[in-house]
Amino acid sequence: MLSRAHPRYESLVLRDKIVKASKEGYLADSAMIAHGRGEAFDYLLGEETTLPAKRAMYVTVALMILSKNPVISVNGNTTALAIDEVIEFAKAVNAKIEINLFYRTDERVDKITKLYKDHGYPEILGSNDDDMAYINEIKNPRASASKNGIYIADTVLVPLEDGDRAEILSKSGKNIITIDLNPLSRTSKRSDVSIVDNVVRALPFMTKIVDDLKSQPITYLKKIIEEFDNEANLKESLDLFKIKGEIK
Ligand code: PTJ
Repeated sequence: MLSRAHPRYESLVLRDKIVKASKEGYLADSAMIAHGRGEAFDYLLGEETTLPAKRAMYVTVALMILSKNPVISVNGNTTALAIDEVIEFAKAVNAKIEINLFYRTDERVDKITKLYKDHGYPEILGSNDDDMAYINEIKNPRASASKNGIYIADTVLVPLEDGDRAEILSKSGKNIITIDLNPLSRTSKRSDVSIVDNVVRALPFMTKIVDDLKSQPITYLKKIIEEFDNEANLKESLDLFKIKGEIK
């Protein structure tokens, strides 16, 4: 039993979720390594949502609202850490959710499909009986996508993603948005909008701002998207690591 009084309580809760999910058999073998890397970056960031992350999230929500077919791609780690937050955000912006695994096995996909159903989201895409196609006609499991989801999407949010997938998607002409605590990752660099934040903070933050942005004129949403410079925003995120990493 974790004690709320522990100074690292929140972080331990996330570790616990990852350990539990690993035991349940739906995480990749390397999921804990990916989580540990994320933890280290988050620690250096002060475990806070930064201004550049918030800016990228406003752009993300604006893009999702204006898109015809927005899709959120989910893997094992995102499901373990934030399944309910993913579902809430998808519902708020009317996006579909698609399972897309780097280390895809039928067993993992079945377990994740069941979890989304158990959490009240039976319409999950990318399951084993879904109709799949290949993005950019690349015959590679990393390029497979649901014909009703990522394949026809105009905007794809890929939280906690690996570089290969982001690269294939970024060449597809879709708007690619990532949530990745590492501003130097291939994923962050290749995406159109990179949110340098923890998925567990970013998803609820975005759900919270949906109503406000939906009430704004379309011209305003287009303006914040047009004015956004991902490279400059990533540089700003990186600078914050240095500042927050100083020993006081
Ligand atoms: O479930 P699968 O088969 O799709 O596999 C998922 C993992 C995450 C194992 C796979 O995609 C992978 O190996 O990813 P990478 O290459 O380790 O990249 C994961 C990225 O997510 C790293 O840049 C981490 O810093 C970052 N990250 C880890 N935890 C979080 C995170 N970013 C945001 N929030 C987190 N909680």
